[in-house]
Amino acid sequence: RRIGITGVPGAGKSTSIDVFGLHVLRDGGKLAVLAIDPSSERTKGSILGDKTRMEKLSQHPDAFIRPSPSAGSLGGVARKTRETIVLCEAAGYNNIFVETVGVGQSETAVHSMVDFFLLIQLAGTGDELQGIKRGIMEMADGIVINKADGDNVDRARLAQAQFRSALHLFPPTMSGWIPEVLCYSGYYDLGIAEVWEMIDRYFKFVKDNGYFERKRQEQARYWMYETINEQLRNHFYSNPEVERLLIEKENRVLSNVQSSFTAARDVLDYYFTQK
Ligand SMILES: Nc1nc2c(ncn2[C@@H]2O[C@H](COP(=O)(O)OP(=O)(O)OP(=O)(O)O)[C@@H](O)[C@H]2O)c(=O)[nH]1
Ligand SMILES: [Mg+2]
Repeated sequence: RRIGITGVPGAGKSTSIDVFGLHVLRDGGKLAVLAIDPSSERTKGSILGDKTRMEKLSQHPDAFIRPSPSAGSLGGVARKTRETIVLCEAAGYNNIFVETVGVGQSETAVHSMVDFFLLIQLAGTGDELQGIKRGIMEMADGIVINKADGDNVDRARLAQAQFRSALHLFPPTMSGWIPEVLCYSGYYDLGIAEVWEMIDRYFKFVKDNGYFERKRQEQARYWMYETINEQLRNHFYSNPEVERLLIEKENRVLSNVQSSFTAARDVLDYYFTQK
């Protein structure tokens, strides 16, 4: 099972992954936790921070936590994460969590490599729905409201109702699954079993209707082309003569001496006819 977990910084991803991880490992098997955001893009998701937030899981013999890559473009990191999923599965890791901070393009990349996309939200000031990017909500198979504990429980329930009604406004999902909204507390270990029952229901649903297999195939094809595209782009842009030509042509375009299209054609002509 490949599960994407997203949420803004401070939503409680690391704390939750610790308890979610222990929960899935109760049934045996192995779990790999991968992160997709290069750590420079993360506010405080340092390796040290993650290890202390995932205290129990980081000591579990059947869990592997891969530190966030410290550098690299999102595209490159995403491709390597996708490759790491395949590698971990070959090594017997039957549960994969891919974590991402839900504040950029990274959630789209994660969505293209997981079976289930879990969005962690917080109850806020009452107008939280305003700030939520529609795109992320549309990708979510489950929305879970964290920190439903202490005097935050009522606000979490209110947010749950708001999310449920907001979801009605979205077009039906490709899988036919209706995303669910639940409350839980990662820190106090409340409602974790219910979150996992939802995920179990999802997997049964998409395996029965064939969507699981179809989506995996689409993802496999996507990553084949994505890898080709990335390599082609790198090969082109790292050619020294192309680099030189690009600067020259860019200047000509900027000073209106040449059109964008003929400039592009000149560079491509050079690239395709060299050697
Ligand atoms: N009350 C309460 N606090 C929580 C809960 N889960 C996490 N927190 C606290 O919220 C803060 C952020 O939690 P993290 O797990 O580090 O959040 P994160 O999403 O991994 O954050 P980044 O790694 O910065 O993206 C910490 O101080 C946690 O102790 C919860 O269920 N209830
Ligand atoms: Mg974290």
